[in-house]
Amino acid sequence: AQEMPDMWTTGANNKANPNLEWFKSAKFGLFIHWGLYSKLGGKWKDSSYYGSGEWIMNRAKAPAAEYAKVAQTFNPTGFNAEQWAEIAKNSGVKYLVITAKHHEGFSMYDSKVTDFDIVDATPYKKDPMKELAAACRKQNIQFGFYYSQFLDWHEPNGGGNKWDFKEAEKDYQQYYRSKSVPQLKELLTNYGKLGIVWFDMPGGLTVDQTKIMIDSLRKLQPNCLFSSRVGHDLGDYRDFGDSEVPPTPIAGAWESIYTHNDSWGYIQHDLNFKSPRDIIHLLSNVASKGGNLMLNVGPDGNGRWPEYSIKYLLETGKWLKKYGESIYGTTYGLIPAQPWGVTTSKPGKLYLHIWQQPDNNQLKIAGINANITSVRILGTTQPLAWKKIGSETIIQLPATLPDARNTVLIMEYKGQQQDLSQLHT
Ligand code: H79
Repeated sequence: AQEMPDMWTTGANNKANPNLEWFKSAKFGLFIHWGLYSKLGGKWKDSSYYGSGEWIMNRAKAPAAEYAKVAQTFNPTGFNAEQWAEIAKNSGVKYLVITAKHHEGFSMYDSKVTDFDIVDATPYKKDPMKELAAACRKQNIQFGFYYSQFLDWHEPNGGGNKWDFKEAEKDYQQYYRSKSVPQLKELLTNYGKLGIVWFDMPGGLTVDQTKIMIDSLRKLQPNCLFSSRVGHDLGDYRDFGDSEVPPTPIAGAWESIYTHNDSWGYIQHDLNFKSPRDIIHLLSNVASKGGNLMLNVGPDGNGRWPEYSIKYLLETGKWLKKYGESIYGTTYGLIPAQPWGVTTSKPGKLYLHIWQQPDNNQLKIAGINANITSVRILGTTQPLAWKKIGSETIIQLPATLPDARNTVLIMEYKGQQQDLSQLHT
């Protein structure tokens, strides 16, 4: 029988690529889903939908011509690029990826390829992406576009819409030639230096065709990273499934993507936001496996972020101001996840992320065989006492930790710490 490939092996991300350096040390990114679906907010006619608000056209099987009319009243006057970039900055994210076109087919930027775009089809008439790209650059945040290269429910030849258009009559090549590739070229030409093009849901192209497409795009911006969902393992770094973290560390450059509530696109009746504690744990957990977390926010049709997204992201930013050393520029922890939390590392340093206060304030760590030189709470100078009992290292913690959600200890050591993490290469 043919052996199944291990789903957690690295694939695309193993290639040496100097452009990956910023990405690997960034650790925290912001994903933004914004489109016509943001105005619908999970409601189409008399039905409400929960989750995946950006899929509403498909879920309601809304006719393309009728759905397109949403653009006529799409007027996000509350959009403020400077404010978005400032919140992003203060949240501690190092990169931002926003939907230029999602599966609905609507272009959220000024496109000459189609009139179904924010400048030509809405009363807003401006290009928000121009301002956002500039604002992010000003804040020193890497800027990138999400682009759905195959699915397009607005176009007869685009992937996915079988309720308006006959599949047998679709010409996917024609779709790539007439819309996808020209639009990707616009995005890579008109918005300055992009950090990432975040492809999603590949389809309709062979390996060779995908290579040709990628080569033609790379010429425009050789340093721009392409996400793995460009297809055929041709991306620069690996993305796992939506809302998925690998069980053990993975070598190379990769990213986990999560929603803040239960949807990518704005849903008016979804208040299930991850708390600051949830976000911080998610971030330190992903970092402990060696990856980046890109967390999604869904602004509404007015251009405003959910109040709780702003609040909780800024709270995460405050935590990062204090404990960022244990996240940015780190790699996976050298010991497996512990009952009390997770670890990240830098050469000679192990960061212990305490999620749960241990019994008797004694932090028991299995697997430390390096020569410890000091242990302290990050951000303090007071050394903590530790002892070794058998293979266990026990650190005496204060009764109250400075941050009940995730206090970080820094353990410095000399010599080698064995890698016991079950790293996948
Ligand atoms: O942009 C977000 C998703 O819309 C997109 N990827 C992330 C980043 C994505 N496209 N396709 N998929 C994810 C997988 C499709 C999942 C589906 Fe469903 C399950 C389609 C129909 C059932 C989720 C649940 C979407 C609609 C209902």
